[in-house]
Formats: sequence, C-alpha cells, structure tokens
Amino acid sequence: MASSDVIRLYDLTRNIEDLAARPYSSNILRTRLVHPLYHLRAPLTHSLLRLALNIKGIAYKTVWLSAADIEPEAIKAGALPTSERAGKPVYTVPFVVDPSTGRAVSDSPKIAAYLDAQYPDTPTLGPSGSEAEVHAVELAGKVLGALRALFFTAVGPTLPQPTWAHIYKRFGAELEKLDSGPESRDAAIAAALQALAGIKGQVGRGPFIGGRQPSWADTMLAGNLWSLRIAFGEGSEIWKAIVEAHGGRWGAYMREFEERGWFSVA
Ligand SMILES: N[C@@H](CCC(=O)N[C@@H](CS)C(=O)NCC(=O)O)C(=O)O
Repeated sequence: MASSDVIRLYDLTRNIEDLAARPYSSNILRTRLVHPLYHLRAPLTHSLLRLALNIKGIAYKTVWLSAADIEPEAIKAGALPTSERAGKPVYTVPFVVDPSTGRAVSDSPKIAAYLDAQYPDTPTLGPSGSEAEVHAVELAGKVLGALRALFFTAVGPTLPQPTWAHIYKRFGAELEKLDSGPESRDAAIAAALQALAGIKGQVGRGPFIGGRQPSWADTMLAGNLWSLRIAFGEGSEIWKAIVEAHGGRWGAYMREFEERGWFSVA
C-alpha cells in the first residue's frame, strides 16, 4: 500500500537532545532548545491511539505537528474541534484522516469508535462504557496525572518551542509550583503507584485489563505507561518504581504489548 493511502495520524512532535543525560531541574521549565543536535520523533501522549492502530493492525503514518500547527492542520483536514475554551473552538490532536473514506475524525474515543465501525474485522477497541472500564480508565488517567508535572519537566527540553509555549500557557502556574525536591517527587510516585494498585485489583485473569484481549482501558493504561517510559527513560527511578511495583505486574504487563510489537511507531 502506498504511504499516501494509509490512515494519517496527527500527533505532536518533539526534539530530543540527549534527554537521558539531562539533569533534573525545574529551571528546565524555562529552557528553550536553541540548537538541537539532532531531532528524534517520538510519541507523546497520544500513544493510546497509536496503540489502538497497532493492536488492530491498521496501517497508518504519523503526521508530526507542533502545537501551533494543530488548529490550521485540523481545519485543513476537516477535523472538528473537540471542545471550547473561552467561547472559542479548541482543536486537538490526535485526529486521523482516512483516505479510504475521506473522513477526518477527532477526539480519541470517537476515533476509536470510527476505527471499530470502519474496520470490523480488527479487534474491537472503542470504549464499551462498562463500569469496570470507566473505573480503570479513570485510574489510568490518575497514573499520568500524578506524574504530570514531572513528565512535563522531563519532556520540556525536547519540545519544539511553539508546543512548549502552548503547554506553559495552559499549565504554567501549576508547573511553577512544582517543588523539585525529593519529597514531592516521592509523593508523585506514591500517588501513581496507588492508582496502579486500584487497577491491579480490577485485572482478572489477564494478561490485559480486558482479559485475554486488550480493551479500551488497556489502550489508555498501556498508552499512558508508554508515554511515561519514553519521557523518563527505562533506567529512571520513576520507571523502575513502576515496573517493580506490585510484584513486577506492570513490567510484565508492558512486555505483553512489547512482545506483540504494539509499541511500534509508524
Ligand atoms: N478529547 C480529546 C482531547 C485531546 C487533547 O486534549 N489533546 C491535547 C494534546 S494532549 C491538545 O491537542 N491540546 C490542544 C489544546 O488544548 O489547545 C481526545 O481525547 O482526543
């Protein structure tokens, strides 16, 4: 299939300048990357949708954007805004364009529902809305939420300036309050592990939250964990705390996705 025929997944790009070697400092929040040595594209927070496409085995190609490009590109593609802010429409990534139908779809749950409807022979991954799933999705959000400030600190230097400016405008006050001392770091890790403990209680025979097949909640959780692994790095204290928690449950969970090639980036 020619690459122009496959689904286009619009996502945020970032620049990476030896992230692993960068010392942790809240001053990094104000850093601008003036002369990146090299650029590496990697998923940020839209890993869940990329994961859904990988699990479904649907060919796609990522279109990498900075935050400043989201609105003009969404309008150009015909993707609808997903919310309003101060009375104005807000355009967001991820959104997809499917050349086989000419459809542009925004908002992750709607995109997942579209893919399920359009590609019925692939595993169903749209949200079912069951109570257990809603609860697991909420907890998966809390895992990322607990670590959000540390996450932005880690990825901040790797973001193109327009993306960083956008995030800073939205979350700046919260990020400014970030105490980079070990106590707040430990509290954030503890809160993330506590949220994971809630999910652990829900997982039945596994290996996925959805049982033998991954579900929408799995794309949320594994997508969020994937983003955290990328942001902090496999050798980081935070990532080690996650994979070693609860008897290594989350390291094993991630391996289930890894072994099936579901963490690939096209
Ligand atoms: N409901 C949307 C939310 C997506 C979303 O908030 N995306 C963020 C990036 S992680 C975004 O594009 N933000 C742009 C903005 O808020 O201006 C979804 O689930 O897809």
